[in-house]
Amino acid sequence: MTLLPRLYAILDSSHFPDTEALCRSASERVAGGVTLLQYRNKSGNARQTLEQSIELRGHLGTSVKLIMNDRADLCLAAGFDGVHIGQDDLSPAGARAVIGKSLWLGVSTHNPEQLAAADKTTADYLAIGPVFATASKANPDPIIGLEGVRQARTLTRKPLVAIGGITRENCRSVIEAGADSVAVISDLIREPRKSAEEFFRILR
Ligand code: 3NM
Repeated sequence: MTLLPRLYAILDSSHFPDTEALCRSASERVAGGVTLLQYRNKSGNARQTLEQSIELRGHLGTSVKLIMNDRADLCLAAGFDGVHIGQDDLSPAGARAVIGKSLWLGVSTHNPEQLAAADKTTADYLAIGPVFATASKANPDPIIGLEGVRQARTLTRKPLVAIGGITRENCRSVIEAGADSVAVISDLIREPRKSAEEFFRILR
């Protein structure tokens, strides 16, 4: 069974002017204790995404588990440790066929039906959200709240990641509702190292 750290940091390329700034923020997160980092690029084409992810992998070395958002093919090409897929990407079985048995597969879900379906797949962990309001995702699904996290916990024994609007202020309540880990974009951007350290302190 996959053991997730309490904080799952997401590095969204849209927040950085260039690859150097992205890599710097990634390093600061790692210095703050981050061991699981997702690279998310919703605006670049496949070529740009692969180039940036290869730079990121080279910059960080193997000090951190790197997860590619959406694209199983780019996960392999960039030498990442896993892929995280949404409901409109390859199916879990399809992504697994691409990445093989040992790399990590994460699946995003947004309601009990999707969660129950993803629970039957070979996913290593499941994500549920948005827990709270978020500005980081275009067209987010309806907010599930802490009650949605509690319900999700009853539906799977796989490691459960909560996402959407999670901050240092509210993260403890999310873990108490049954999540194993919180995935965060916004509340790591301004002071990555300090913020990561605070998440780990709060969720110890
Ligand atoms: N997925 P922030 S919510 C990428 O509901 C993403 O699956 C979501 O960013 C989902 O921490 C979300 O800034 C955005 O709210 C998370």
